[in-house]
Amino acid sequence: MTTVFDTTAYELPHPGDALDALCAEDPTFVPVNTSLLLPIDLNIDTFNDLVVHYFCGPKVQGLYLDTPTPDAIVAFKNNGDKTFSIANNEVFDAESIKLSGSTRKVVKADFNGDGYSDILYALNREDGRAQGCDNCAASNEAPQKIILSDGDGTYTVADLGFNEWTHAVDAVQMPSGNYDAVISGFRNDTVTGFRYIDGSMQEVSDYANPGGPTNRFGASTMRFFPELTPAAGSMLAVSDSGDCSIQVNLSSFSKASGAWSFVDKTNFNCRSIPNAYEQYTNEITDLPLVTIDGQDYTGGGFGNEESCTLELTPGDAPVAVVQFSAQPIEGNYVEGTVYKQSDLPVQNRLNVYEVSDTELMLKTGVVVNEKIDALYRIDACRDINNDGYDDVVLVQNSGGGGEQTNTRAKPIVYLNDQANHLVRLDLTGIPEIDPSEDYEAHGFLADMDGDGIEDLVYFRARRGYMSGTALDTNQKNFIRIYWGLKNLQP
Ligand SMILES: [Ca+2]
Ligand SMILES: [Ca+2]
Ligand SMILES: [Ca+2]
Ligand SMILES: [Ca+2]
Repeated sequence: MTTVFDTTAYELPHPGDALDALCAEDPTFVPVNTSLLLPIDLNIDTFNDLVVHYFCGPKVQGLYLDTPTPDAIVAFKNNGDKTFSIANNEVFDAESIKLSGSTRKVVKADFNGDGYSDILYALNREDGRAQGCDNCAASNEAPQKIILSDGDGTYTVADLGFNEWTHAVDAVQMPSGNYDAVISGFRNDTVTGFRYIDGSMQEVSDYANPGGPTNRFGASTMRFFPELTPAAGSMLAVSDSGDCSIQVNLSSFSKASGAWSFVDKTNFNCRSIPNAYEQYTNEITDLPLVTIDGQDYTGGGFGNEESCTLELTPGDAPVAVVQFSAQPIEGNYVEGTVYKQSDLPVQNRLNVYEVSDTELMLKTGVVVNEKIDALYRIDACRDINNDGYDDVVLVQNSGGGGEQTNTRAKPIVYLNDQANHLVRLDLTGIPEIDPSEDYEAHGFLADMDGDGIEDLVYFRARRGYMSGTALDTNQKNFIRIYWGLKNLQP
């Protein structure tokens, strides 16, 4: 593995005041989050550029705030010679670009049909402000926006005209070849769809009434399948089901009837055991419980948070890969036992589902040597080593809450073994961030120099806490690329 990547890294230019002055409220105590890094070829010159979203956390966690989240977008243009330049003026015709929110997920697709990829973020104000009081949930809503290409390599931020606490966005391929933008959050009764009509994104009702347990697509994660039949558009979708407090059920939807409608949902036996759960606060409450593939889980995680689709074998029907986060009960639930939330570990796992017009089925035994004790989000579900078979890359994150963290984390890579398994790759020997250097540096894979080989990108996810409430005094926010020299092999 030592010869797969260059041993020295290229470091992207520092955005200067766009970053250093971003959290001007109190630069000493307000952390800058490097939220999402999106490789995207903005000017269609075959070289991936990089669009990065930064936002600030509040000085004190859990305060009621109704002001916008301070944030910034920085576009790094690929010069085609393994260097990048900050290009906000060139791309956005402005030095400073803001969305007025924090970002949870991102999808790129050509929404306006001009051949250039556009950008849709899941926008909210879940930046560490209060959620648990009257009106606090409303303060997590952000104005929803989309970044559309102008057809010449420049881009414009367009307001979509409504507010939401959004966790899930997706692009839905239409028979025309264009994509609808679909936005799902925790505050509105339905998901909201937009289509590019007569020169602007206009709201459509196609996604508002699919039926099912909650008569909506879920709010935590939502994934529309790629087009399977030419010119048919996307015909299948999955989302978190929203009808179980642990949120690990999944619902599936089909457009076979001509309109999006609910098809099936998992049956993980969602139930609640009275007075069997001691929370962090020592309060005894009911124990929420589900059973997945013979294993009992309770809450304490994030439920279904992330999803993607991939083909386990080229040409086969795509499967859905869904991250779920919950607390397993070792040996399963025993009647009469009171379980302590703080005693149970949180696991993050991937569930794989077969999805059709008629049913939704858990497919077990796909992920081999799974890493279950890391926090992560799904970064890529595509062929990352050029053998024709889709693989999975997870980017680790360190959670929130202000705890001391020191996570110089490699990506988690599952390579397809060409026999319907995704096998965790031993990454011993790949470049790592030096322990002397930085906290909360996380890695992912993308081809950033256009040679077809995935490169290793590390970024500093957050200016972290060294201890207690003392922030790391190093304000530098690095993004580094170790160029790939050859394809990853099992
Ligand atoms: Ca480019
Ligand atoms: Ca476009
Ligand atoms: Ca592969
Ligand atoms: Ca490369």
